[in-house]
Amino acid sequence: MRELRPDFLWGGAVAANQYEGAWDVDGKGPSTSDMCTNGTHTTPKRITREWEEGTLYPSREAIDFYHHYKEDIALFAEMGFKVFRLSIAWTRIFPTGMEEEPNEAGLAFYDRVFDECLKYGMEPLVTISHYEMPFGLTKAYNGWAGRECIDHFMRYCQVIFDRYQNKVKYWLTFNEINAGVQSMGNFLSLGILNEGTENFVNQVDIPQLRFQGLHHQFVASAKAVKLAHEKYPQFLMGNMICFITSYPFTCNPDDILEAQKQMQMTNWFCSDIQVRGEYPAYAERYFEEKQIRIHMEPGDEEILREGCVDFYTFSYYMSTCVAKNPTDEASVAGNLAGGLKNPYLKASDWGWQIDPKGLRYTLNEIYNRYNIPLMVVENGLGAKDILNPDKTVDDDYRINYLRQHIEQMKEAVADGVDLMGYTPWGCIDLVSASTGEMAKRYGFIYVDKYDDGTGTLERYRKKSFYWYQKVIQTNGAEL
Ligand code: BGP
Repeated sequence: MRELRPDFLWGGAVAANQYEGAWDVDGKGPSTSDMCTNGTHTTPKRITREWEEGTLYPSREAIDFYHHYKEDIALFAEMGFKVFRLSIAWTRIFPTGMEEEPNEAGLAFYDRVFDECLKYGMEPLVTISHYEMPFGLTKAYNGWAGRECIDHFMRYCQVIFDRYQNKVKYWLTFNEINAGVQSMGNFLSLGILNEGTENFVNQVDIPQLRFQGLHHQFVASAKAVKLAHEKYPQFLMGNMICFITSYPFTCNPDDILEAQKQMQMTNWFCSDIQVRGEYPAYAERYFEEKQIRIHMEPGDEEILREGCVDFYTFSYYMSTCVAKNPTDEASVAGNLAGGLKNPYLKASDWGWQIDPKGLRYTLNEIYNRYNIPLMVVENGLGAKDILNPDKTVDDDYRINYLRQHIEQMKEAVADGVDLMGYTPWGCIDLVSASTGEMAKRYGFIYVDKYDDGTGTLERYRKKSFYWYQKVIQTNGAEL
């Protein structure tokens, strides 16, 4: 029976806008995430067009990794990380997105970060754009709705590829690119801010614009992959999908078809393009029914074909159920999409349904569709932690969640899936992407920082820290 690779990439994942802070330091420009206020599970984050005096913008300080990177990377190394998934803040390199020349201070910061990782033998895995872009591009073009973003993005890629070619081997183009299939993705992943949008959850949505924006991201992603393949053959280029496995609620064929439809457009659509190099057949009917017309420039189809990724990565937190007529069933929350309650599963405090076996199922489904190496680059439990008086945190619930998911990953590998690695989300506590809260913690490392912006920013090892250290030491044998 197959086992985890001996060089399995154990590590953790974060995103610049959720942990770096230092939002205006050393020439950094405002990004889309810097314009979001904090929210809660029940009160949506607001998106402001101008900076409001006295309002809390959680990304702006976050956990201040910018000034704590040495300490934090040393802690990751202590756990034994082989890989560290992080993103580059585009606005550190090009403050408005439109400059001709990059900001040297921003480039130098990531040199320091990568050098620190490499010092410990930890491979950086870099997301080029993780849920943020220069707010300047939102103002100039309404984000990715404007085709101009492709060129600005390519200038950014060219600069970072060139600069870090000897330090970074693993790259992901867009985090959870399929966020753009949902209306929440407008501002979150496409930087589109339509007139009338005030909060993060109920955004004014123009599907035509959103899917055109997504097309621009597909072209940009393929161009970046193509550039890497031509100029930097040592790079491995990946995509990144938010995978929310959708089960039919019953065995009624209507529910089966409904679930298939949801799986296609929510989970498969973007990666079918990024892995196979062309729009899938089922999208045609979807676009026709929604009266969406994708405008393609000459050469776009060729670029998509030439820019197929080398490996497939995804986030996995939960699964959901789908019915044709979801009248009576209680609905549940979720990261990009909610759905119906699965009576066999329990949910987290934030309502995300916990489904470790769904991860095995999903790994099999993806691998058998694409046959390229996979990596789980996000997974984890957002929970309220209690810091004990002696500065420890007994997060057995988190250990259980992760243990069960790793068990299922191992099953999937035994099933034949080629799995490269695992980077649980928020390896150090950070700002929640959906709510802006600090209270929703994922980390192995507790950060003394709270929803109201207070806190000493001290770091403390949780119980899960020592547990994960052992998991890595034994290559997943001891869970
Ligand atoms: C994914 C995002 C991350 C992250 C995670 C957890 O969708 O890629 O950025 O934050 O979900 O979500 P949340 O922070 O909302 O709990």
